Amino acid sequence: MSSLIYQYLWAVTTFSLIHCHPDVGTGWFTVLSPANLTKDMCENQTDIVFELELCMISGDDEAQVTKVTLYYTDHENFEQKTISSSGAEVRLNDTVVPGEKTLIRGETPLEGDLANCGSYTHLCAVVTAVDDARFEDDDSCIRIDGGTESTANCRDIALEKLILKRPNPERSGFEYGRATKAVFDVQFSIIEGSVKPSRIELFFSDVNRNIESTRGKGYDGNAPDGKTTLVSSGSFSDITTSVTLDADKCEQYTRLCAEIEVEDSVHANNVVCAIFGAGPDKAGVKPSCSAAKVLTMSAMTILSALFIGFDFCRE
Ligand SMILES: [Ca+2]
Repeated sequence: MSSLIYQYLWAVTTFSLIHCHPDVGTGWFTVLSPANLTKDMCENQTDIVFELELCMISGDDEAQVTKVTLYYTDHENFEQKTISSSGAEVRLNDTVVPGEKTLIRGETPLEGDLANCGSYTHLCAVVTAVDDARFEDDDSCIRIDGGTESTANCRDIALEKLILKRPNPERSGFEYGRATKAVFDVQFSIIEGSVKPSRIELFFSDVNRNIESTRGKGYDGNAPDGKTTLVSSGSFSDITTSVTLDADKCEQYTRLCAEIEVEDSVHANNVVCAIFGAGPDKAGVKPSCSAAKVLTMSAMTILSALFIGFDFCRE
């Protein structure tokens, strides 16, 4: 019985640790010096100048990172290596914040390892963060036979263009005070890794997004979940939802925006907007924001027509 209680407590503690602690991960790893990576660089001590992106893979709290360690290895995933050199540490005192990338720049001499140099295929950078939830995403590696692009664990999607299809933005656009069905596409680029969006929301806003309408929620089901295939760019097509130019804030809206709900490392590029106006990249002509104005305009139009008609009849 005591064994069962122990197993239960162990499971609960493990679950809590995994779900409470932030998970820091590594993004692109770039070697600035030496300029060219060569297979024989591990024969002698080499001064290495590098940059490493860090991000929050998951978690809402910021995290402290204490060091980055460079190693020569025989695999592009540090945890799958069968051999590695002794590490060269660069001490850090940096913070990683959810939704933003942190760029680390470091310089360190890395000892040569003549005996095993022939086995090494990669130079890996491994980050150490306080109370990090997972170590599998803490390394980025680059080939030492002329490689230029590293592995990366951070994920980042950027929305680039909102294309409204219905209502037709080349004509009247949305109606004032009435829920209007909208059909739209969103073009995107994958900046890093792969993403799995859960939702795309549509809303009206002002230029700084301080004022927003109620959000319509949509999703096309064809989003790249990219588990095995990296999609660099594409489009979410024919997303359908409905939005209302509400009376309270109608005057302040200047644009129609779409935001993707996704766990990725840069949140600032998860929104794209189209300003009001007539044209293929616009949100349609903005209607009058007052029912009274609409009535007044209509009444004036009718009166004008009658007056013109009366004048015409007298001639
Ligand atoms: Ca981690």
